[in-house]
Amino acid sequence: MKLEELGYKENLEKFRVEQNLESFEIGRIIAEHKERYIVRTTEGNYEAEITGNIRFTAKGREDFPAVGDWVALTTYDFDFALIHKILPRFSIIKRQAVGKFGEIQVIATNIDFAFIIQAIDRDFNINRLERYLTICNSSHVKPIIVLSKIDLIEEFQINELLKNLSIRIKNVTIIPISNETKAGYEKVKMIIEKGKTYCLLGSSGVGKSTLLNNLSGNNCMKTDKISQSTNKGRHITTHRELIILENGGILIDNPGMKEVGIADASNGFEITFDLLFQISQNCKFKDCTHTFETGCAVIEAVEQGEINKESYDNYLKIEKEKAHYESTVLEKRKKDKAFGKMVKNYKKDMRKNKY
Ligand SMILES: Nc1nc2c(ncn2[C@@H]2O[C@H](COP(=O)(O)OP(=O)(O)OP(=O)(O)O)[C@@H](O)[C@H]2O)c(=O)[nH]1
Ligand SMILES: [Mg+2]
Ligand SMILES: [Zn+2]
Repeated sequence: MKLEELGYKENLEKFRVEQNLESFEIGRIIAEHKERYIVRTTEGNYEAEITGNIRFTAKGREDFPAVGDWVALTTYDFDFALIHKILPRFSIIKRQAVGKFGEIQVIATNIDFAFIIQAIDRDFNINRLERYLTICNSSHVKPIIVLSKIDLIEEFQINELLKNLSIRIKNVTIIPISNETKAGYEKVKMIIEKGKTYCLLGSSGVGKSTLLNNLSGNNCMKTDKISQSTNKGRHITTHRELIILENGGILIDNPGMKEVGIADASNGFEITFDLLFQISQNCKFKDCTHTFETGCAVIEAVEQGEINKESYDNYLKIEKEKAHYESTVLEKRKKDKAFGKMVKNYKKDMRKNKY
């Protein structure tokens, strides 16, 4: 297999030459199991670990390899390798780590498109869709919404859902599908291009792995019947994995997500809530929070029905969370800096006293 077939791009080769990495092999991380990685190179798959240097210089989760990464590695034996460097990423999908406020979790890197999958049953939730969109928009990943399990409802109900969606979500391709009847599959296949990488995002049980298996024509990923009421929280897919389709498209399956915490939404937020941001240009105060101010163009637009009320409420909720996240990160950085200083002084003392 050629590197191009794994999604390798010209600028990566340029970087490799510039950085004198020519003595290393290049591969792409296709799976991760607790700091052990499976890397695919032109020669095959290797089980890999990172060098101590990567581990000790890492400032956070982002400095560790993730599925989708291109890495420079040295191979040993026929199946073991050591990862020396992570090549620059052109995109990175991340969210707030569940239960660890202020920390991030990297979902995948070097992604061109994300399929945001929601089932039309009780999983369907436009607020959550706006969260996924915000993550994609701030990651330079093009989002595509896939509504799955449409075999469970009537056509007029599908149209109703699409109509409700179109009020709040604009300029995003939406594809209703059924993994049972394969309705909508042609549209999905048309989007998947050779050498491009696609990430499957969504809650547990929406049919991500079923879609991937059907598209690839074999059962790479385990899928299962889950009883929504008794087995809540049980995930079928437990790790991320990259798979190459026959048509050359590269797909990354993910375990289902329960929470979609926004980690860094800088301009992704503005793209997702585009209308609101445009209207906010007319607010009287530059630092308007659009909650109580007189002369707030946003509040007025909500009252006039120009901005959807639920969308506005969701905006405020995410904005609050984002502000809280950012201040936590700032706080954490300050502490890390103080800790770094302490370690540095300690090392200095060690050298001085030659312990
Ligand atoms: N009726 C119907 N059932 C579906 C559809 N897609 C998936 N299912 C069923 O939903 C269940 C879960 O499917 P999976 O593909 O394992 O879901 P997943 O999104 O990969 O779940 P996690 O790996 O836990 O994140 C299986 O029993 C599937 O057969 C669909 O379009 N229609
Ligand atoms: Mg799965
Ligand atoms: Zn305002």
